[in-house]
Amino acid sequence: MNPTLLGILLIITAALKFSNAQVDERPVILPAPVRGIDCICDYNANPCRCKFEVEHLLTMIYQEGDETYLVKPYKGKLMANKTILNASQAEQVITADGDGSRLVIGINGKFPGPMIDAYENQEIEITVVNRFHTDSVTIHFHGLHQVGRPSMDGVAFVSQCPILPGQTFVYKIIASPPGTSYYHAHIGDQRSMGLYGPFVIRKPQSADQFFGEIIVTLQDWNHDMDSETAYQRMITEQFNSAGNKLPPTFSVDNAKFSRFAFHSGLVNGKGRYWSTNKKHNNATLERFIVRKGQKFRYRIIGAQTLYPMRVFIQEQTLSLRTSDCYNLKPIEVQSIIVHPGERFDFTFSFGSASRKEYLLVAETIETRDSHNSYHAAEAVIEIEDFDEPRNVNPENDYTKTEVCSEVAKCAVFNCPYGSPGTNSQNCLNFNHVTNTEPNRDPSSIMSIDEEYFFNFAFPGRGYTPGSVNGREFVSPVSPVLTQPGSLKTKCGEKDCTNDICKCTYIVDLPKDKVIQLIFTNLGTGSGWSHPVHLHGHTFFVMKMGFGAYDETNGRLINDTADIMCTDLNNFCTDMRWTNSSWTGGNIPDLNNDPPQKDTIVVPTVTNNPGMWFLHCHIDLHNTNGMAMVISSGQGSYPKTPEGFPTCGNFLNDEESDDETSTPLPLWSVVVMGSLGDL
Ligand SMILES: [Cu+2]
Repeated sequence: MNPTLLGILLIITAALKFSNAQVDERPVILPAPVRGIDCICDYNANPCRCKFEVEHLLTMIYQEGDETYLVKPYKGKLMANKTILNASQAEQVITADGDGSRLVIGINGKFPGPMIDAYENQEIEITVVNRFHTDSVTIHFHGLHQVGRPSMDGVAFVSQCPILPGQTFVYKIIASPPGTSYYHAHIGDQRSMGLYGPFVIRKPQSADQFFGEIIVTLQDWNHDMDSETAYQRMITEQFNSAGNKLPPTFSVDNAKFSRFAFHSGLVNGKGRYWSTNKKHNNATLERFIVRKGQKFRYRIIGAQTLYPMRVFIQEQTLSLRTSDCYNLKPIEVQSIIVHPGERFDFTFSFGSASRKEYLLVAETIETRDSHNSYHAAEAVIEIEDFDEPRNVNPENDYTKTEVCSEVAKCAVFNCPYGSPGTNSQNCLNFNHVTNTEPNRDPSSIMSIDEEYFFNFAFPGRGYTPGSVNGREFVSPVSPVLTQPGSLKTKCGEKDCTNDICKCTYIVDLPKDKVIQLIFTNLGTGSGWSHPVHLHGHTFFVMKMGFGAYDETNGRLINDTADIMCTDLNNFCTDMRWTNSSWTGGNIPDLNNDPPQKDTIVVPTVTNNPGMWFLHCHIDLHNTNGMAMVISSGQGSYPKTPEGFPTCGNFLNDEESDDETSTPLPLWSVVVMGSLGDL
């Protein structure tokens, strides 16, 4: 083990000791947590115990006594039985976008799920009770690394068996690292129906406590589809009511968004449905009440199913502070693009205001001319001490965005492309920010031990399947972490060199090494961008590479010339640096103080033995096979808790038990047909 790495491990171990400092002051949190429903950990509780009852619920239903009423939106309020509901009645209604009564997933009666609010290094026991009638469930704590506890990572068939209807599973986790995280389902596409919630971890003594705090979870909402329908339409096609295929929409670089039609954007489960560019359904929006000069930390959580969203407050400038729990040297920006899985904190206060209500807006990054309605999540920020009556239904003519000009360009942080295609904006990305984490040690990863290329793309006949290095992920039938002997579908060493194949892609990485991962989106099947999330680890973003763009309209002209695909079909199952002198970490223009992330492009350190999922965080791409498993430090996985559930096939064949049965076929060869507009 090299000495620098040992240093890192010692720091982690020391940090696991729970401090006894007597501080338990939370800032004002908006929306206010509901004690008993949310999981608000008392500072002295160790462990902090919470219960999550997961169930299906319906939107736009109000019950009083024995009566049940269908609720309708009315001018920003809710109406049932021809009566406007008062605030406490309205609180009982799950609205989503107010369009009809639709099936969602709630926890403890709440949609999206309750908040978990804990202190750094506190142990938390979360008892998950599956109250579904037929579906199974697991919960992944996104942003937490489960150091030494890989079996608590919540990924179905990677780290645990699914929790079946009626069953209970207790997660015992350590609250680390401090910052903005969230939890979500990790089986199928349940996140798209609302199975997620914020997870905030506080440092016991931190300047944060003097801020107010605003929690913003973002979701892209389709009010017609449950998660299984969404998946089927993703792999087949979507049709509109006239029977025509719904065409893809595009971001400015010409990257596609397809097969999950956007109806509405939700902030904390609330939004309004814009059926056209001009008309919405007057549904209720989330409302945050602030005062002039009062500084808030906004915690933005990307819980979307598919669409990246650009977040801004009308006409304001934001101070970006963190990404994925890690401090950045603050920069002033006008908007931040949040991809599914990412979290960003910014601080902001209204120094002056010219009206009572401003909107916080999260527009999808689709160009407005690639679809026919307004694609945005909206929430209201009300300035309490601005002397005007409250407007419960503020309008948005969507011309009030950020204030930009050719002279004073707006900074857009985290563009997934190299050019905004307009003279009034300027794209910034992770090459433009530096890390200010106190314990960071960039020198520890400047010399790398091993290097891997992983290409995330759709190299099939058409828009599917999703794959990593040409391998469509086949979910095992038993968790690979805890029942490795049951795995029959593992990808072979050389199986997939020149054809796409279907198997369980597992890459073994040695323990305690510095690994450089190069994530790409190249070759046949590129054209959609993919937020890549790695479980159990963080990575330093050493460099983001872009292709060549037309500066006038932002379109991608050519892929990066830095990497060559060397396989026959251009699936990019096999890649290398174009300039061979870059091999082994010798890449020019690396960030000297690289920001730390858990969702993106990377070198990382294998210091957390276990089986860890690595996947596209677009729900539907992930379930369609754009995923793999990193086996980190095989042979030194921590012990699984006593009595951990097992599961698997029952073949009812006395001649062959599960261990010796004939392996299932590992791959299917795809015949290349017309590639359409791939
Ligand atoms: Cu993807």
